[in-house]
Amino acid sequence: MGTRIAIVGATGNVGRELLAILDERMFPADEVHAVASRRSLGKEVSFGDRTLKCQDIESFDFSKVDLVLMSAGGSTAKQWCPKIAKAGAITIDNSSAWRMDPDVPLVVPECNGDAVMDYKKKMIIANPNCSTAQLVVALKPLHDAVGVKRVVVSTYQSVSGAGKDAMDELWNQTRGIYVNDEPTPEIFQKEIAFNVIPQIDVFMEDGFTKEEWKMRVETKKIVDESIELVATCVRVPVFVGHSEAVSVELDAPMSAKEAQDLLRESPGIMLVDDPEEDLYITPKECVGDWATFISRVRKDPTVENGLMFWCVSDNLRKGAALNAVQIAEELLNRGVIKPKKQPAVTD
Ligand code: A2P
Ligand code: 11C
Repeated sequence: MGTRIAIVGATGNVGRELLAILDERMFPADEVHAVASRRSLGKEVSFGDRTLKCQDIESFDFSKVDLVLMSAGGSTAKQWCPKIAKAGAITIDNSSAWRMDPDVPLVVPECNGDAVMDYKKKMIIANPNCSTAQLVVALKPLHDAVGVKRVVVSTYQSVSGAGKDAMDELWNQTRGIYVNDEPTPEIFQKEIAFNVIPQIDVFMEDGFTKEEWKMRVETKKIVDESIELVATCVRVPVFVGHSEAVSVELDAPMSAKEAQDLLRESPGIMLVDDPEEDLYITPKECVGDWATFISRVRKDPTVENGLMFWCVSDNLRKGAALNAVQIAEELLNRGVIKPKKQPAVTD
């Protein structure tokens, strides 16, 4: 029997991308089930040229599957991952619920693919926050080459990171401005249409937001505990695609040309960097793509061994669904889950 998969949160932004990417990458599963809350029972979601009917998480039998790809929020993950483990399946969870648990690996395959084998401790593997995923893909080759000492990053994060209702809020507010009927903010703290909001997630005691904290602690867990990082995370009125302006202090000198050459050859990265020809990537251009795009690599003349760059990726893909499917592929490559059962050949 090959792998049987359940997608939990199949009606959401990331759930729908999970189904699309499993199909695009021809993931060799024997069965794929769509699961969401009771509200979505019977609702249809696309899986390639097929349609799946959503099942209710409360009545779904998780002992029928080997692998669960979950993107249904932190409280659902807290409640359900242990139950799914008891039923015998591994969960790759996209929420923040398990990421910092020492017995749960936090994996970005380009950085620490071997860590998937730590799934054994709790039968859970965590997917990082979207703004962390694209950043560590860029930091890892620099760290391996010369060491990354400190990172200062400002993000420009799209509304899809906050879910499908947040995308509706941007759409309705934008439309409302033209017809003089502006809905009041519900998902975001302030109006997001034609605005930017310097708050993602809640504020913590030290003045940083939880999103900013996540970028720091997740980068340490995935790449190296020694890396110091401070972030300012900002929501912008973009539907899909997170952008980041990154300043890095390295342990040893590296020219912009050396960094470009290194990043161009590194896994998961597309270097698009020729400002004189307007060659740099914006979030609109990264939507639907697999890559972490790096542009505008340059020396920071104000600090020793300083380097700066612009980093853009589809937050629903590398930031969530694609990374989860890559983790599933790591499990497949190590024989933890099995490829599709081939029909017997008869002649
Ligand atoms: P549903 O559509 O039935 O509410 P997004 O992050 O884009 O808003 O999507 C969240 C996803 O998580 C949706 O598929 C949603 O399903 C699902 N979800 C939310 N709460 C639960 C829950 N308690 N049990 C199962 N799925 C849930
Ligand atoms: C956002 N990065 O853009 C958040 C979404 O911890 O998985 C993902 C939150 C998380 O709003």
